[in-house]
Parts: sequence; C-alpha cells; structure tokens
Amino acid sequence: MLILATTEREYPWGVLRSTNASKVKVVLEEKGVVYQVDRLHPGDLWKKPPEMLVKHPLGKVPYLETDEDGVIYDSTVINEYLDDKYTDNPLKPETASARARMRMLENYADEAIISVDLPKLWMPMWSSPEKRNLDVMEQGREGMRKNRLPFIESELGQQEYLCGDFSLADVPYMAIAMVFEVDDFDLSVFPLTKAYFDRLRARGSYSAISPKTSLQDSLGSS
Ligand SMILES: N[C@@H](CCC(=O)N[C@@H](CS)C(=O)NCC(=O)O)C(=O)O
Repeated sequence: MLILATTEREYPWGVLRSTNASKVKVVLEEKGVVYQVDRLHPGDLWKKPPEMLVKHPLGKVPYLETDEDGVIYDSTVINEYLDDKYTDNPLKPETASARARMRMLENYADEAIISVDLPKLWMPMWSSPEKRNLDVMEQGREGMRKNRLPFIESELGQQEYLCGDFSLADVPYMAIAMVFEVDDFDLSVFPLTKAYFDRLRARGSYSAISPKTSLQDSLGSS
C-alpha cells in the first residue's frame, strides 16, 4: 500500500490542497495505483515535529510511504519513481531530448511558479477573506501575467500538452490550474493556456485535486 502524506483542508471557498502533493496525487491517479492519503495538520509544516522529520528530513510534504522502498520525498522525485516503478501508461516521452524538455518544463513550474508567484496567491486563501493581503495576492497574479503565462503560451503553441502527449511536464500545471480555479483567474488574454488548463481539468485525475471534490471523496483509491 502507498500512503501519500499531504495537507488538505475544507473551506467555504473550496477544498484547498498542497500544490506539491497535488502533483503526486495526479500521477497516482493517472497510473491507477492503489493509495491512501494521510492528511497532516498544516501547522506541522512550520512546527516540523520529530515524527515528521523522520519521514522527510526537511519536514515538508509530500512524502510517499511505500512497502518495498521505504519513504520517498519530493514531488518530482516521487513522480519519477512512480513512473519508473509502475510502467503501464508511461508518463515520460521516449527520447533523451524529449525527456530533457519534459524535465525543464516541469522545473520551470516548480521553481518559478509553484515556489515564487503562486504562493503569493495561494497561501492567503488558507485564511479567511478578511485576513488576506490583497496587494500580495495581486503581485502573484501580476507575476503570472507578466512572466509565467507568456512563457507557457509560447511553449505550448498548438500542442495539446507541453510535450505533445500528456507527460510529467504537465503534472505541476494541473496544480496551478487548481489554484486558478479557486481564484477564478482570468486567462482570456492567454487563449492557448486557457484551453490547456481546461483540458487538464477535464482529465479524470483532476478530480482527486479539484477544489470541488470533498475531503471524503479524495482519500485515495482504496
Ligand atoms: N521541492 C519540494 C517542495 C515541497 C514543499 O515546499 N511543500 C510545501 C507544501 S506544498 C511545504 O511543505 N512547505 C513547508 C516548508 O517549506 O517548510 C517538492 O516538490 O516536494
């Protein structure tokens, strides 16, 4: 049995989930692997209790507990592990050059978006609307509009997914599409990205991270 440690909470404005752990949920769902979700208290991400540090030396989520291979941490490492271990429905392209492109585009989402612009928008949503810093949220949106979305729009071109077929490159963009759904982010000036995010949200795997799916209905596949 695989157990995914994450943070997820229900609010009147939707179910909010760790963006990095959402990447792993998507791959578990795409692979059709049996797993369960272990929901940690969001405060543990700051307190970093010893029992968490034993599992992940940086006290972060996600980490994945496996029967055969112990604990695997870091969303990108976990997703590569899952794709290597469960070989049905491969999520990596064939050639070395296409794999390099896949990893570069995933890295862009992780380093530039999920770690920089998105938290400005996303972290305040874990507080009630009157406690949010609206200026910081707008800075996050502006960073997306000025820098990130033009890049995605140009990398996508006329392709359905970033590397042609759906691959690990697209997985972090599903977590970004989730945040944009909660924020009702206006993508009308980025039509290719808008269609791409709609396509990502239409995948069956998205229901495990959708803000509309209840905690009870997103506990894992067993
Ligand atoms: N590179 C890591 C980043 C993990 C990460 O930063 N997770 C956030 C939650 S989405 C967290 O645990 N934050 C607490 C911290 O940074 O100490 C990954 O991809 O798994």
